[in-house]
Amino acid sequence: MITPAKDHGLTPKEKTFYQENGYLLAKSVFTRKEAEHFRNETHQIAQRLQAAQIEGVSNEGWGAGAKVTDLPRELLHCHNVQYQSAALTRLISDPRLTDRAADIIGPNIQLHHTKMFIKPPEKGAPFPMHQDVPYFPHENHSMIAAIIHFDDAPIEKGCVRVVPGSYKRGPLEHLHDGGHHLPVEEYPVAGATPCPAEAGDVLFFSYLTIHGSGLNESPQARTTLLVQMRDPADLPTADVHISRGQGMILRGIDTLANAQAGVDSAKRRIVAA
Ligand SMILES: O=C(O)CCC(=O)C(=O)O
Repeated sequence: MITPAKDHGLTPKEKTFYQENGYLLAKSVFTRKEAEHFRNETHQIAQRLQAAQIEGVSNEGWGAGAKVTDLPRELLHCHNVQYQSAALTRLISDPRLTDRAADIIGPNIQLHHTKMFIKPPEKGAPFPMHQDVPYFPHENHSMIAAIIHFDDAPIEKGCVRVVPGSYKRGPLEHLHDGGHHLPVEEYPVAGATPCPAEAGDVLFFSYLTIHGSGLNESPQARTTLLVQMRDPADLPTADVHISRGQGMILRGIDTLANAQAGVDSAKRRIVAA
Protein backbone atom coordinates (compact mmCIF):
# COMPACT_ATOMS: atom_id res chain seq x y z
CA MET A 1 0.00 0.00 0.00
CA ILE A 2 1.23 3.48 -0.84
CA THR A 3 1.49 5.89 2.10
CA PRO A 4 0.02 9.24 1.05
CA ALA A 5 2.50 12.14 1.26
CA LYS A 6 1.77 14.48 4.20
CA ASP A 7 2.91 17.66 2.46
CA HIS A 8 2.93 18.12 -1.30
CA GLY A 9 5.91 15.82 -1.73
CA LEU A 10 6.18 12.70 -3.85
CA THR A 11 4.78 9.38 -2.70
CA PRO A 12 7.33 6.64 -1.95
CA LYS A 13 6.26 4.93 -5.19
CA GLU A 14 6.89 8.13 -7.18
CA LYS A 15 10.31 8.58 -5.53
CA THR A 16 11.30 5.03 -6.45
CA PHE A 17 10.09 5.54 -10.01
CA TYR A 18 12.17 8.72 -10.32
CA GLN A 19 15.28 7.06 -8.89
CA GLU A 20 14.98 4.23 -11.39
CA ASN A 21 14.02 6.26 -14.45
CA GLY A 22 15.26 9.84 -13.97
CA TYR A 23 11.83 11.27 -14.74
CA LEU A 24 8.35 11.34 -13.26
CA LEU A 25 4.99 12.56 -14.53
CA ALA A 26 3.19 13.92 -11.45
CA LYS A 27 -0.53 13.95 -12.13
CA SER A 28 -2.94 16.80 -11.28
CA VAL A 29 -0.41 18.90 -9.38
CA PHE A 30 -2.53 21.90 -10.36
CA THR A 31 -6.25 21.92 -11.15
CA ARG A 32 -7.49 22.25 -14.72
CA LYS A 33 -8.96 25.63 -13.76
CA GLU A 34 -5.60 26.89 -12.50
CA ALA A 35 -3.89 25.52 -15.61
CA GLU A 36 -6.35 27.42 -17.78
CA HIS A 37 -5.58 30.63 -15.88
CA PHE A 38 -1.80 30.12 -16.36
CA ARG A 39 -2.42 29.24 -20.01
CA ASN A 40 -4.17 32.58 -20.52
CA GLU A 41 -1.29 34.39 -18.79
CA THR A 42 1.30 32.78 -21.11
CA HIS A 43 -0.71 33.33 -24.29
CA GLN A 44 -1.21 36.98 -23.30
CA ILE A 45 2.57 37.33 -22.77
CA ALA A 46 3.15 35.92 -26.25
CA GLN A 47 0.56 38.30 -27.73
CA ARG A 48 2.07 41.34 -25.99
CA LEU A 49 5.61 40.43 -27.07
CA GLN A 50 4.49 39.82 -30.64
CA ALA A 51 2.55 43.10 -30.72
CA ALA A 52 5.70 44.88 -29.51
CA GLN A 53 7.65 43.04 -32.24
CA ILE A 54 10.13 41.66 -29.73
CA GLU A 55 12.66 39.64 -31.71
CA GLY A 56 12.79 35.86 -31.31
CA VAL A 57 9.39 35.34 -29.64
CA SER A 58 8.18 33.44 -32.69
CA ASN A 59 10.83 31.26 -34.27
CA GLU A 60 11.38 27.87 -35.87
CA GLY A 61 12.69 26.31 -32.65
CA TRP A 62 16.08 24.67 -32.78
CA GLY A 63 17.75 24.54 -36.19
CA ALA A 64 18.27 20.82 -35.64
CA GLY A 65 14.46 20.45 -35.60
CA ALA A 66 14.81 20.25 -39.39
CA LYS A 67 16.47 16.86 -38.86
CA VAL A 68 13.28 15.63 -37.14
CA THR A 69 10.71 16.89 -39.67
CA ASP A 70 10.59 18.40 -43.16
CA LEU A 71 7.32 20.16 -42.30
CA PRO A 72 7.06 23.84 -41.32
CA ARG A 73 7.99 24.49 -37.68
CA GLU A 74 7.07 27.28 -35.28
CA LEU A 75 7.60 27.92 -31.59
CA LEU A 76 6.45 30.81 -29.40
CA HIS A 77 8.95 31.17 -26.66
CA CYS A 78 10.05 33.47 -23.85
CA HIS A 79 12.56 33.03 -21.03
CA ASN A 80 11.97 34.12 -17.43
CA VAL A 81 8.26 34.80 -17.59
CA GLN A 82 8.24 35.53 -13.85
CA TYR A 83 9.29 39.04 -14.88
CA GLN A 84 6.10 39.39 -16.87
CA SER A 85 3.34 37.92 -14.72
CA ALA A 86 2.81 37.87 -10.96
CA ALA A 87 0.66 34.75 -11.33
CA LEU A 88 3.63 32.95 -12.85
CA THR A 89 5.94 34.28 -10.11
CA ARG A 90 3.63 32.73 -7.53
CA LEU A 91 3.42 29.53 -9.53
CA ILE A 92 7.17 28.83 -9.55
CA SER A 93 7.39 28.98 -5.75
CA ASP A 94 4.12 27.10 -5.15
CA PRO A 95 4.78 24.30 -2.60
CA ARG A 96 2.86 21.84 -4.78
CA LEU A 97 5.72 22.26 -7.25
CA THR A 98 8.66 22.86 -4.93
CA ASP A 99 7.83 20.20 -2.31
CA ARG A 100 7.85 17.61 -5.07
CA ALA A 101 11.10 19.02 -6.47
CA ALA A 102 12.59 18.85 -2.96
CA ASP A 103 12.05 15.11 -2.89
CA ILE A 104 14.38 14.92 -5.89
CA ILE A 105 16.94 17.70 -5.27
CA GLY A 106 16.88 18.19 -1.49
CA PRO A 107 15.21 20.75 0.80
CA ASN A 108 16.65 23.88 -0.83
CA ILE A 109 15.62 24.76 -4.36
CA GLN A 110 17.22 27.49 -6.43
CA LEU A 111 15.88 28.79 -9.73
CA HIS A 112 18.12 28.58 -12.79
CA HIS A 113 15.62 29.89 -15.35
CA THR A 114 12.08 29.51 -16.67
CA LYS A 115 10.88 29.29 -20.25
CA MET A 116 7.41 29.13 -21.70
CA PHE A 117 6.77 27.24 -24.89
CA ILE A 118 3.68 27.48 -27.02
CA LYS A 119 3.80 24.90 -29.79
CA PRO A 120 1.30 26.31 -32.28
CA PRO A 121 -1.28 24.03 -33.95
CA GLU A 122 -0.14 21.89 -36.89
CA LYS A 123 3.44 23.17 -36.92
CA GLY A 124 4.63 23.23 -33.29
CA ALA A 125 8.38 22.70 -33.52
CA PRO A 126 9.96 19.43 -32.36
CA PHE A 127 13.03 19.12 -30.12
CA PRO A 128 15.66 16.53 -31.13
CA MET A 129 16.68 14.18 -28.32
CA HIS A 130 19.24 15.68 -25.94
CA GLN A 131 20.36 16.08 -22.35
CA ASP A 132 20.21 19.57 -20.85
CA VAL A 133 23.65 19.24 -19.22
CA PRO A 134 25.62 20.67 -22.18
CA TYR A 135 23.63 23.89 -21.85
CA PHE A 136 24.53 24.53 -18.20
CA PRO A 137 26.85 21.90 -16.65
CA HIS A 138 27.07 21.72 -12.85
CA GLU A 139 29.37 19.88 -10.43
CA ASN A 140 26.83 17.61 -8.74
CA HIS A 141 24.21 17.23 -11.47
CA SER A 142 21.37 18.25 -9.13
CA MET A 143 19.67 20.21 -11.92
CA ILE A 144 16.15 19.18 -12.89
CA ALA A 145 13.42 20.49 -15.16
CA ALA A 146 9.77 20.63 -14.19
CA ILE A 147 7.51 21.04 -17.20
CA ILE A 148 4.14 22.37 -16.05
CA HIS A 149 1.40 21.58 -18.56
CA PHE A 150 -1.15 24.34 -19.07
CA ASP A 151 -3.22 22.34 -21.56
CA ASP A 152 -3.44 18.68 -22.53
CA ALA A 153 -0.36 17.34 -24.31
CA PRO A 154 -1.24 14.06 -26.02
CA ILE A 155 1.23 12.39 -28.40
CA GLU A 156 -0.17 14.19 -31.48
CA LYS A 157 0.53 17.56 -29.84
CA GLY A 158 4.23 16.73 -29.60
CA CYS A 159 4.37 15.77 -25.93
CA VAL A 160 7.76 15.39 -24.27
CA ARG A 161 9.47 12.02 -24.73
CA VAL A 162 12.22 10.52 -22.58
CA VAL A 163 14.69 7.65 -22.53
CA PRO A 164 14.01 6.01 -19.15
CA GLY A 165 17.09 5.43 -17.00
CA SER A 166 19.35 7.38 -19.38
CA TYR A 167 20.40 9.80 -16.63
CA LYS A 168 22.53 7.01 -15.16
CA ARG A 169 24.81 7.25 -18.21
CA GLY A 170 26.11 10.66 -17.13
CA PRO A 171 26.92 13.48 -19.57
CA LEU A 172 27.05 12.28 -23.20
CA GLU A 173 28.84 13.73 -26.21
CA HIS A 174 26.42 15.96 -28.17
CA LEU A 175 26.37 17.49 -31.65
CA HIS A 176 26.32 21.27 -31.51
CA ASP A 177 24.64 22.36 -34.75
CA GLY A 178 21.28 24.07 -34.28
CA GLY A 179 21.11 23.32 -30.54
CA HIS A 180 23.05 20.76 -28.50
CA HIS A 181 21.50 17.44 -29.50
CA LEU A 182 22.21 13.74 -29.94
CA PRO A 183 22.49 12.13 -33.41
CA VAL A 184 18.91 11.83 -34.67
CA GLU A 185 19.52 8.47 -36.39
CA GLU A 186 20.77 6.91 -33.16
CA TYR A 187 18.20 8.68 -30.96
CA PRO A 188 14.98 9.09 -33.00
CA VAL A 189 12.29 11.13 -31.24
CA ALA A 190 9.67 8.56 -32.28
CA GLY A 191 11.67 5.79 -30.57
CA ALA A 192 11.60 7.46 -27.13
CA THR A 193 8.96 6.92 -24.44
CA PRO A 194 6.12 9.47 -24.80
CA CYS A 195 4.89 11.24 -21.66
CA PRO A 196 1.38 12.35 -22.67
CA ALA A 197 0.13 14.76 -20.04
CA GLU A 198 -3.04 16.57 -19.06
CA ALA A 199 -3.49 20.19 -18.04
CA GLY A 200 -2.12 20.58 -14.48
CA ASP A 201 0.34 17.67 -14.70
CA VAL A 202 4.06 18.28 -14.10
CA LEU A 203 6.84 16.29 -15.73
CA PHE A 204 10.02 16.25 -13.64
CA PHE A 205 13.32 15.05 -15.13
CA SER A 206 17.05 15.24 -14.51
CA TYR A 207 19.20 17.41 -16.79
CA LEU A 208 20.98 14.12 -17.59
CA THR A 209 17.79 12.42 -18.81
CA ILE A 210 17.70 12.16 -22.59
CA HIS A 211 14.53 13.88 -23.78
CA GLY A 212 12.96 15.63 -26.76
CA SER A 213 9.56 16.03 -28.38
CA GLY A 214 7.80 15.67 -31.71
CA LEU A 215 5.94 18.08 -33.97
CA ASN A 216 2.56 19.38 -32.79
CA GLU A 217 0.39 18.03 -35.60
CA SER A 218 -2.90 18.63 -33.80
CA PRO A 219 -5.33 21.54 -34.39
CA GLN A 220 -4.63 22.93 -30.88
CA ALA A 221 -1.65 24.65 -29.26
CA ARG A 222 0.49 22.90 -26.65
CA THR A 223 1.36 25.28 -23.81
CA THR A 224 3.96 24.61 -21.10
CA LEU A 225 6.22 26.34 -18.62
CA LEU A 226 9.60 24.74 -17.96
CA VAL A 227 11.17 25.57 -14.58
CA GLN A 228 14.87 24.64 -14.33
CA MET A 229 16.00 24.22 -10.70
CA ARG A 230 19.06 23.12 -8.74
CA ASP A 231 20.42 22.64 -5.25
CA PRO A 232 21.96 26.04 -4.35
CA ALA A 233 25.12 24.22 -3.19
CA ASP A 234 25.62 22.74 -6.68
CA LEU A 235 27.98 25.06 -8.56
CA PRO A 236 28.21 25.63 -12.30
CA THR A 237 31.34 24.37 -14.03
CA ALA A 238 31.10 26.82 -16.95
CA ASP A 239 30.20 30.46 -17.30
CA VAL A 240 27.21 29.83 -19.58
CA HIS A 241 23.44 30.33 -19.76
CA ILE A 242 23.39 33.21 -17.27
CA SER A 243 20.01 34.92 -17.13
CA ARG A 244 18.06 37.46 -15.14
CA GLY A 245 16.53 36.02 -12.01
CA GLN A 246 18.99 33.17 -11.73
CA GLY A 247 19.64 32.33 -8.09
CA MET A 248 16.18 33.10 -6.73
CA ILE A 249 15.35 30.71 -3.90
CA LEU A 250 12.04 28.90 -4.53
CA ARG A 251 12.12 26.73 -1.40
CA GLY A 252 14.23 26.63 1.77
CA ILE A 253 17.39 28.73 1.92
CA ASP A 254 20.52 29.57 -0.07
CA THR A 255 23.11 27.55 1.82
CA LEU A 256 25.99 29.42 0.15
CA ALA A 257 24.61 32.93 0.62
CA ASN A 258 26.82 33.59 3.64
CA ALA A 259 29.88 31.73 2.38
CA GLN A 260 33.12 33.55 3.19
CA ALA A 261 35.29 34.56 0.23
CA GLY A 262 36.78 31.39 -1.16
CA VAL A 263 36.53 28.93 -4.00
CA ASP A 264 32.83 28.30 -3.63
CA SER A 265 31.66 31.85 -3.27
CA ALA A 266 33.98 32.97 -6.07
CA LYS A 267 32.57 30.33 -8.42
CA ARG A 268 29.08 31.29 -7.41
CA ARG A 269 29.71 34.89 -8.48
CA ILE A 270 29.89 33.53 -12.02
CA VAL A 271 26.24 32.65 -11.65
CA ALA A 272 25.17 35.71 -9.73
CA ALA A 273 26.86 38.19 -12.08
O1 LIG B 1 8.92 21.27 -24.35
C1 LIG B 1 9.41 20.42 -25.08
O2 LIG B 1 8.75 19.83 -25.94
C2 LIG B 1 10.85 20.03 -24.93
C3 LIG B 1 11.68 21.14 -24.35
C4 LIG B 1 13.10 20.75 -24.19
O3 LIG B 1 13.49 19.65 -24.49
C5 LIG B 1 14.05 21.68 -23.63
O4 LIG B 1 13.73 22.88 -23.47
O5 LIG B 1 15.18 21.26 -23.30
